[in-house]
Amino acid sequence: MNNHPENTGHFGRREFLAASAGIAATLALGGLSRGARAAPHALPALPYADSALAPVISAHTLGFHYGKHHKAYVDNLNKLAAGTEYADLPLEKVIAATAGRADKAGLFNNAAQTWNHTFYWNSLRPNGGGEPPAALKQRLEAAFGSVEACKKELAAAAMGQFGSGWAWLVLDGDKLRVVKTGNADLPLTSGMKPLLTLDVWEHAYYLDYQNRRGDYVNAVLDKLINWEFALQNLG
Ligand code: MN3
Repeated sequence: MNNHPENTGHFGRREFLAASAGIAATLALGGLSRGARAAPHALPALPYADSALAPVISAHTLGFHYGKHHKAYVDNLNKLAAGTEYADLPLEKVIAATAGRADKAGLFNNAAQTWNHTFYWNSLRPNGGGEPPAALKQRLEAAFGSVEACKKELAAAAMGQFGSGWAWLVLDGDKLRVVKTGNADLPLTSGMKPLLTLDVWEHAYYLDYQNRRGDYVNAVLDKLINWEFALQNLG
């Protein structure tokens, strides 16, 4: 963990809380947050039917990814937190308190993957892709030159992530950027505010695309990416 250049593991707690407060507010707006309730953490409902993203992501993939992988992260998080000082903390605080701690890697990984997957489901939508809302489009053009250039950068980050991980559009200070993280790592722990993410673990695409990660990434960016969610997160 913490093996990518964006994440030093020495993030400021204040920055983390500032970044995560915005996300908590966003998820709450979408009716997805558990709010400040502590463990046991719940597996949030998918925001669409498990066949709704087909044919880009099949019901078969989504069924396993959500029903097995995401559920396992939530179950393991609850098991590892039970009876510890983390048992009464909301998810974002568990992540903040365990990030960068080798002795808490299991708890961090499961807490972060619980958060990452909820954020990923909301980064996608049926009939997504296309033209971003005007307010976001302006920001993307200012930061990357064009929406297409932003998508290219996201695809390059997704393809360039060696092994498992995530590609992200983030707000870093007042700048929009694309970053990638390995395994369970997430931009929150570097004080950046996530706007969108792409899961590039093999379990996200292997049943549908086998080793063709690029085909999965480009299809998601063209047909499923939820620009409206990014704009909500931008605030
Ligand atoms: Mn996954």
